[in-house]
Amino acid sequence: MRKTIEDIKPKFGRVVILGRPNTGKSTLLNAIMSQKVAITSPMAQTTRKNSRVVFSDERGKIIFSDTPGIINKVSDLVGKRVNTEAPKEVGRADILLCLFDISRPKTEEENKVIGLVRKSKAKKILVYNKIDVAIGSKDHLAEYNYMEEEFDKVISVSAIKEKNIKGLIGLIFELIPKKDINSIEEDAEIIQSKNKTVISLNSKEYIAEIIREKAYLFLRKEVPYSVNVEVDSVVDKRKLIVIKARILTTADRYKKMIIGKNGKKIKEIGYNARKELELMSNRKVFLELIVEIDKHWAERDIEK
Ligand SMILES: Nc1nc2c(ncn2[C@@H]2O[C@H](COP(=O)(O)OP(=O)(O)OP(=O)(O)O)[C@@H](O)[C@H]2O)c(=O)[nH]1
Ligand SMILES: [Mg+2]
Repeated sequence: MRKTIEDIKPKFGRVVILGRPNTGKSTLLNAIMSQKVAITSPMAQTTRKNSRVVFSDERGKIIFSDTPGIINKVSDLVGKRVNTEAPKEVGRADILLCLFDISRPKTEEENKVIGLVRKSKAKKILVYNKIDVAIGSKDHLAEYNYMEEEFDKVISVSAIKEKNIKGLIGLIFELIPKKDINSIEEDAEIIQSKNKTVISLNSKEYIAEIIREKAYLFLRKEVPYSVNVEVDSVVDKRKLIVIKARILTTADRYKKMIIGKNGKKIKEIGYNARKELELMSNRKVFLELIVEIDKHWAERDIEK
């Protein structure tokens, strides 16, 4: 059979990843993109803002949005702001990827996510994640699978082990429409970088995210929520990139914990952030990292 123009036309669509915190949304996006585009951690609401990247191959282009996990009850300022992010993104989706962590029991938080999914007219894919740890008697599949009939497709993956990711991308291409590629222009805020990945965060924001991820990794439970990172300058000095950044926190006791005994913690955070930035940029990096008390960073964050 001869191919028509419609057959040749590449597919184009927007996919929004939804799920409660910690289900592995950002890990899944990194697996799809085969590189780190979003930070991850076991802490809830590691992702604080929606971010978009473009996946592209011979089949077409997909704009993926990673969203922060929706929390059921929030009392703090940051949590409240973060909770408004995912609902804002749902309206622009051609497809919703709804992620469930089947290694954990279902809670009220999943119901919030499902509520959001139900309101949308987009196509829907249910993704069971963490099948590497949740197998057989250890999974909570039975608590989730009654929802399957509300979805167009269902798939099980392991984002961290990159299992079934190609299968998932295949399902997405089956569902996305053949739109005019020119409509991608409305996403012009997305910046094209050298290595084909397209990230909506500018580099200062991205560097701040990497530092925040390392802070989450090395700090005790309650501290990360008090933390924000601001990058003041990134100077390219040919042989090395000099970055000046500040970790902001809300109280002196947190500041002490972030610095650690003899500066051990802040050194660990800085060392690991620097190593990762060097790997990513293939350059030497000098990272000047200080800790400051700033009780009002959360309020400023909300105004943005
Ligand atoms: N075992 C296992 N762990 C995973 C998998 N995917 C993600 N994780 C882990 O789950 C934790 C949360 O992952 P994230 O990708 O940060 O989760 P998220 O859904 O983006 O979370 P928020 O940004 O807080 O909403 C991290 O410790 C990941 O390493 C998986 O497939 N298997
Ligand atoms: Mg995330």
